Amino acid sequence: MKKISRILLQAVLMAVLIAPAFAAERSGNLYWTPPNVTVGGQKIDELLNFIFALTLAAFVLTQVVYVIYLIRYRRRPGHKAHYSHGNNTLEIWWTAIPTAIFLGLAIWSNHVWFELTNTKPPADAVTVDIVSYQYGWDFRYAGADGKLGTGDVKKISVDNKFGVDPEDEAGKDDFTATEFVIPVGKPVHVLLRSRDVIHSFYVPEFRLYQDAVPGRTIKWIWFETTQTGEFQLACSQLCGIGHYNMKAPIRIVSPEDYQKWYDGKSAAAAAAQTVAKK
Ligand SMILES: [Cu+2]
Repeated sequence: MKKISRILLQAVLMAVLIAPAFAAERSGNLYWTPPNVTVGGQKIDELLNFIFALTLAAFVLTQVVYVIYLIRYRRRPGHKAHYSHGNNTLEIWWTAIPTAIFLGLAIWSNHVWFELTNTKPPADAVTVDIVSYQYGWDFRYAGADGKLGTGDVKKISVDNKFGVDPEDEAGKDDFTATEFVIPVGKPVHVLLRSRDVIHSFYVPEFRLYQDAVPGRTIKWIWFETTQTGEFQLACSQLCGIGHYNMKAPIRIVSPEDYQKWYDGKSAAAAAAQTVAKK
């Protein structure tokens, strides 16, 4: 008995001492989800935390009952085994309660899902056209007129990465970027497209995961950030040999910094247009 407890103690000590060594290799939160920075993400986290607490409570409750019964009804001199044939009242309760819980969770999660994917983006949302390809991301913003030129997959070519219609006046002043820059606290609407195979727009800190499918424009993803910071957009759908390196920087900046960045990019695009015309 003494030997077993010593081995157990050593195992526990080793786990406690070694775990932080692994933790140091990771930059994020090792024991929980990465910090959330969107309004919609808060709703997902509430659901996740509730399910986790519920699971923990069910686990503790069943284990405590289990241990109590193990000790109380153990074999010992002077005690006879008792045969039980079940209890219908108990059966009904432990079927009804979990059923009600699962139904409640299904309604709650569907409600959250509907709110996040089936509500229209506000009219003042910043719209960004995101085109994924093997192996990277391109971003397109509306220029001075505030309108994105339509992008059509059929018009995509080597020189026309977004498939922009050359006849469309709204597209003339649009500009492109290789990083995803967005203003904090403002709704952002993303149009997700792919030039070749299925890729996935995945930002754990935004609690967003959506595939980009070739030939389609995914229009239902929009979100609002709650704090500034730098994150990474990494493709989350194994899309080929360079998949591991398919990423783009995300910068959430203050509205003032966003305006500065936007004005600079927009002016540069306008200047390039004038040069092209000459
Ligand atoms: Cu990919």
